[in-house]
Amino acid sequence: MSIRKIISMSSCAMLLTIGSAYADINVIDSYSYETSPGMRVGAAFMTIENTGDQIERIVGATSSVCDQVEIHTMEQGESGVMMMRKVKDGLEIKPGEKLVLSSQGYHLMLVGLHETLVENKNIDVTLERETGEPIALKIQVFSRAGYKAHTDKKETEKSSAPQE
Ligand SMILES: [Cu+2]
Repeated sequence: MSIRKIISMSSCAMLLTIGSAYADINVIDSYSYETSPGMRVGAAFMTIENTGDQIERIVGATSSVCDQVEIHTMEQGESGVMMMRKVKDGLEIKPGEKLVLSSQGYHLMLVGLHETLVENKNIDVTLERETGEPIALKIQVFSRAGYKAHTDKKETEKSSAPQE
């Protein structure tokens, strides 16, 4: 095995742990929340960055932990209450833009869970692109409090980094 091959393999492994980089598309800060036993739905969140010069469309997703993955958004219903709505046309990310999936907006709904999502476990989710290869992700499951602590820690790390 050539040195070059070893280097490219190890950098691949690194990318898998810190995020997933594909040609022109970058998924960062992906997370999911733990579920209670018997719960049939879960959710997954992430930030999808389009580093290319073409519009990217995520048209669907799959996961081995559930029957199907639906793309949802949050919308204000007639009564003024925020409700989830299924997105039919997928997610569009313009060149140079980032789309943040969160519990306040777009998210992936894991429908028909086969298993309880347990804190610190990684679940697989594959994003289907309209063009280009699918994006295979490993998404860490957090408790609600655990995710908060995780992001707070990241904020601290950022703010304690040397200022330029
Ligand atoms: Cu939903």
